[in-house]
Amino acid sequence: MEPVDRVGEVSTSPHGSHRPRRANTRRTDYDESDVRIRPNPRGSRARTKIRPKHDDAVAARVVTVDRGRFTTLIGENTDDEREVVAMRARELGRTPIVVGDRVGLVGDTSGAPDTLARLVKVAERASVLRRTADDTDAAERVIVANANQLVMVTAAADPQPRPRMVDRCLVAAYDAGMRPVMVITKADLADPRDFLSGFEALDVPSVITAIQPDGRIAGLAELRAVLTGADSVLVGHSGVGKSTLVNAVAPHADRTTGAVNAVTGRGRHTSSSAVGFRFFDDDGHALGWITDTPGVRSFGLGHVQPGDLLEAFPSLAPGEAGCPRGCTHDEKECGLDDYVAAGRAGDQGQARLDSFRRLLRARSGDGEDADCPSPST
Ligand SMILES: Nc1nc2c(ncn2[C@@H]2O[C@H](COP(=O)(O)OP(=O)(O)OP(=O)(O)O)[C@@H](O)[C@H]2O)c(=O)[nH]1
Ligand SMILES: [Mg+2]
Repeated sequence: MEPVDRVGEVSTSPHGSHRPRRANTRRTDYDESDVRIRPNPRGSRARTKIRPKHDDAVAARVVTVDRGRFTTLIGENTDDEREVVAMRARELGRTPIVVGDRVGLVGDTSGAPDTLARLVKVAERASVLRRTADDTDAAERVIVANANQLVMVTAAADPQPRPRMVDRCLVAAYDAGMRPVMVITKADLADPRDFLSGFEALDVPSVITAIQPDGRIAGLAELRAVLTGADSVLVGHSGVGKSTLVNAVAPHADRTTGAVNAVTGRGRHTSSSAVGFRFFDDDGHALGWITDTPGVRSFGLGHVQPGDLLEAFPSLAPGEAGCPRGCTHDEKECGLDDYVAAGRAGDQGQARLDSFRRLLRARSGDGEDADCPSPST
């Protein structure tokens, strides 16, 4: 894979994958492009507001963000691969930069200890996962960029599964154009089949996991299979076992996990920031990315339009032709009812329509999730 070529507007660098490859991850040879040339003070042209384009920026991927420092990966899966810490260039202003962002770096991109590159570009995002604004934080925040698979992690017990949270995650996934996957953890504590049956009509792939008496995780092979080839982000309430799964899939991740409070059954918000990890097969070949996130309550869904959500239901979507203008798809005149009644959406039509409407309603109101732990990001 040549990630440099996939990075939207971020340009290929002379130090990127076209260089002769070296096993050494530290760069020792420098050239002019490493030097920031200031405008000639004696030049006749006045300084303009036009910034240099940074055509020499090196493409990188943000793996975590900590107090204004961006840990990035350059030359992913090449011999030139290295982790580089960078700081945002002032010219970027307050543009949010998050885990999964593809960025361009200039300056010292050697990745040598105590060096700091300058992050000068953020490529357009293929997807965005947002956290809702809530009582503790008025701003909506981007959690992760560019993931293509949203893995909703729910515990069969401890904490109690909340169908409404899954509904809301599904809406967020469909809206962001991400493939949703359900993972039910802690099947050693309770039988998750009842809970899962509520989602049958949606055809969302699901994996059930459990910690076995020997400490290993049952269902890990199935989980790795759905993660392979994808850029996944794990979401779910605190304490459901997200970091436990990340450690199982990517043992080098070494994420801290925390016991659930025995009295309240809630997690303790052990993970406080999102971090992306690659995972590998036994031969060391990269299989995909998995991003661990802090426990969240829910996602901002206010912006999701009924028509956009309908697009995620291809068997129902053509029925929209029979709807009045501006149909909410949850009203008497909605054309989807006739469409389904005529059998045009197949045997599963009614069940799908019911699920679709349940998701529509999940966009608003708190009801069931009102007593959930609040987000810690
Ligand atoms: N019995 C049982 N316990 C599990 C299972 N998976 C995780 N746990 C336990 O659940 C607790 C919480 O796990 P974490 O992985 O820290 O949960 P998290 O979702 O990362 O939580 P936050 O970082 O707070 O969002 C830990 O004590 C885990 O050992 C499971 O399948 N079965
Ligand atoms: Mg965690």
